[in-house]
Amino acid sequence: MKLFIAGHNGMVGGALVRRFQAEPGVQLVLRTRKELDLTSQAAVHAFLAAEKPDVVIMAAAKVGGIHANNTYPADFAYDNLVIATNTIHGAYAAGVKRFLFLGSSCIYPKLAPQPMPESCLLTGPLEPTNEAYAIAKIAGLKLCEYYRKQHGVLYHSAMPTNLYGPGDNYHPQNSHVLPALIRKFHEAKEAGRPEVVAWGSGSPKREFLHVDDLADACAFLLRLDNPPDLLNIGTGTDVTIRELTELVAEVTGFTGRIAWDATKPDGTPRKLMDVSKLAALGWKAKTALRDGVRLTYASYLAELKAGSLR
Ligand code: GFB
Repeated sequence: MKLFIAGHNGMVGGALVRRFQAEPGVQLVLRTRKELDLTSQAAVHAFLAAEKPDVVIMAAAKVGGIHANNTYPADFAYDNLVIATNTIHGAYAAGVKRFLFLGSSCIYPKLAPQPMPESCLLTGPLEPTNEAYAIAKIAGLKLCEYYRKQHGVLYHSAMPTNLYGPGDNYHPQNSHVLPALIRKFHEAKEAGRPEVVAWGSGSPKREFLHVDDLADACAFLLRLDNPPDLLNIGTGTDVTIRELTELVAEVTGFTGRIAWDATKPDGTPRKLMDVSKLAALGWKAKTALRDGVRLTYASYLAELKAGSLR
């Protein structure tokens, strides 16, 4: 199987490379951002026509945490829409038989029933802080569904919950909560600072999936002959942001105070995936949050030492 992983230098793409490198019979096709600009329709179509992969996994995206999503909605909508249309149509035109599109749990309505089943898609207004990203991801997953319906190609989607793991983005403002907290607590401990400021009220709940578990779920999905158009991928359990901060403080060894900056947004109150469909098919996540945070802190320290932090 010739497999093109779009976005292999990102956190998700990196985990997919680790997972599929170990899979017998898989030939990986990889291109850096410099080698292939996924926002260029001509470049993407020419590349796919020349390479003719059997399978594409779409792990390239413009991603970020609540602040970045809220501040740069035009970039989040445009980049993600254009990457999705270029790769999905380009794959179809090149005769690619199978396409796995990855999105995010923010595609579901802000006040969706909890846990959120796949069937609650497009049943209510989106969370405003990430509406732009969600609209682009909904367009991508719907495109896959339409190409499958109209052209009979096996294009399907998986929506992971909030992800974390090695190779994450640790930008102080633009990152997601888990890498942001790892960095804040580590730097405060190193500098001997008595206080770390976390955002919002601490009361929202989030579900966190280790990215290696996501990669394993993708390998599982690609083995299904007739996967559903859309499948949630998560752990099925969530924690409050306050509980998460306490866990990250403990793992990083920070013993000072935690203050809350109420001027920062909370975002959606809760977004727990209903993972019953995936469980019924036979897959479940393996990494417990505490173990995953320990592993991620270790990789943060290694990346920091190597000067490769993003
Ligand atoms: O991970 P996060 O940035 O994004 O924030 P979302 C999750 C929660 O953690 C929010 C709080 O309630 C934040 O206010 N939080 C506390 C912090 N301290 C911090 C901090 O230092 N940094 C950050 N970033 N948050 C994103 C979406 O939503 O999740 C994306 O914007 C995508 O579109 C992604 O869906 C998975 O979970 O709210």
